[in-house]
Amino acid sequence: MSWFSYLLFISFVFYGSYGQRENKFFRKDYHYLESVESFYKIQTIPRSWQVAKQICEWEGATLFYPENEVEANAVLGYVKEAQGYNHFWIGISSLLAKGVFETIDGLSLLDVYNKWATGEPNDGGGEEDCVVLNKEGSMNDDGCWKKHPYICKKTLAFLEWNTACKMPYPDYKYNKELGRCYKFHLSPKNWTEAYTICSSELSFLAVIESQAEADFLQQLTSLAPKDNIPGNYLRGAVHLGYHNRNGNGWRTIKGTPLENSGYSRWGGGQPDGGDLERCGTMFYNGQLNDIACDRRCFFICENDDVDVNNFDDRFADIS
Ligand SMILES: [Ca+2]
Ligand SMILES: [Ca+2]
Ligand SMILES: [Ca+2]
Repeated sequence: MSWFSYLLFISFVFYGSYGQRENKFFRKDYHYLESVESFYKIQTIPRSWQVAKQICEWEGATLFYPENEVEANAVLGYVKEAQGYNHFWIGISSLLAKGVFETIDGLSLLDVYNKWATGEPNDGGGEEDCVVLNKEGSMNDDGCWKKHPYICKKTLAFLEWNTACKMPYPDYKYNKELGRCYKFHLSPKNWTEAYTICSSELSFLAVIESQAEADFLQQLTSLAPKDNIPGNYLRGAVHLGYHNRNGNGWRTIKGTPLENSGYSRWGGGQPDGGDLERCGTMFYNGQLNDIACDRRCFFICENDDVDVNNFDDRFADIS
């Protein structure tokens, strides 16, 4: 090959493997700070400490804590510039052993940024096991159930890019015929949690819109290594993005009546749950089944690169 096509080849390979790290892009809702080579997102909806930690993980990130003074200053600088919050949950708690504060990845406070406010930690009321950082850079232990804003962090070095799906989640599988990406989630959740997790991955609970898509999801399900996963959940069905939560008939989460969605093939005798089963699933054989919304099962997320913010978000609330 000519040196030019060789160069093209090299840059393609290089781009495919490292391109997104070179571009320093994770998600558009995360802000990159060059001095610490990491991405940060200020989460403005206050949450309990555990939910904050969970939401960061669902986004493929972690609950931020400052590793050192440099990072504390960089992030607090960004926070001040961005908006005026007074304090944030950080990824430090003494939930495992009272009084022993550790980071979410098990580091001792001796190894990370560690600047307590005067008189803190004081374990007020005997029930302060989670840590907030105030905008002046000092820490305080507080009740974990309290709701505070928080910051999620993604380190550039840990960024993985799914080139086919143009997203930072490697587990999504690209289907060329459908022009979409899907992920079979192997951790059983109820319908609302499944909805929220898909949304956290910039995707949505999968909506079947053709027989070809049904066939593919059925195949994806049959290939998923799901058979030996323990736990109390419904086997034989996976959550999908349709429901009758309002009792006004079955609709997809995009708002389309199910019968106009391109696929509405119910399993034999389904739907059979009436008021008790208002959420949508697919049997492993590809046919549809209504289910109680609080039943846990596997689920499939779909990404078609559309603006998922336009979807009906009323059911995504977790507190
Ligand atoms: Ca305190
Ligand atoms: Ca679809
Ligand atoms: Ca049913």
